[in-house]
Amino acid sequence: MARKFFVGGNFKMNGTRKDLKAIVDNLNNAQLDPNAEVVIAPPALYLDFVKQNLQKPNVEVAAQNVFNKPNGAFTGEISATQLLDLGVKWVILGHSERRNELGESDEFIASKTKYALDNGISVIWCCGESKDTRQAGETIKFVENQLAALAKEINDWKNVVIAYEPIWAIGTGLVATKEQAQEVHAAIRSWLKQNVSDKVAEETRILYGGSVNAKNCKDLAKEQDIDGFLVGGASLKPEFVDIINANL
Ligand code: G2H
Repeated sequence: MARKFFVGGNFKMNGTRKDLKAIVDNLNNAQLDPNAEVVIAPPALYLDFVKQNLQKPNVEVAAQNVFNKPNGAFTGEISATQLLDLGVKWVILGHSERRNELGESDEFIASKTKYALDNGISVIWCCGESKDTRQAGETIKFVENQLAALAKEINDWKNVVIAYEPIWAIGTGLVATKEQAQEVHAAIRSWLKQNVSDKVAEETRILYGGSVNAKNCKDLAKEQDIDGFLVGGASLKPEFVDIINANL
């Protein structure tokens, strides 16, 4: 089965209602590749606002976080029930900004991923190495360890999309070469084949993230194991449409 091209827009902690309305209007008015699945992730405060303004039925909305417990006394957290109440069916988990700035461990991320999946929310699960790890030649081992922590918790990978985001490429303008990205994507697929199943390896989308823009997306998209992108900075700009349309 061919893997459907997937483009996520991770707005991170950016935007006001005015900015987000302009981004959504741009998507509403654009011709988007009908064969691309698109999911945009505004800050939690604006999930409902963005949903209300989106007029493209094939563009979904994602949260940037969800907690691993039901509603209760967890100040500042967001529950799966609340996301579903707004019709939000996707969440980004494991982003390196949350791993590094907020100290989220592999195990915590895996437990949030399991909780989201068990509650019917699909997950864009992120992994990726630091510059030091890459320079030490340990990229693949590092990413495999992140995958292993996830695989300990979950059995059903149907609603998981993996985003490989080398930390040294995030927001730096320093994109991985298509060869660097393809090498890690192929290693992730091979790990899934050996440790989960042939089917999961074949069907799971593996996105590349890290300074993707309208100029570099077409070449990256041609690589065999790159099934789409998780886009940060450029998802706030009109060029996001060109990235969605990378295969046209
Ligand atoms: C990587 C990416 C989106 P950017 O974090 O998740 O951000 O495209 O700004 O590097």
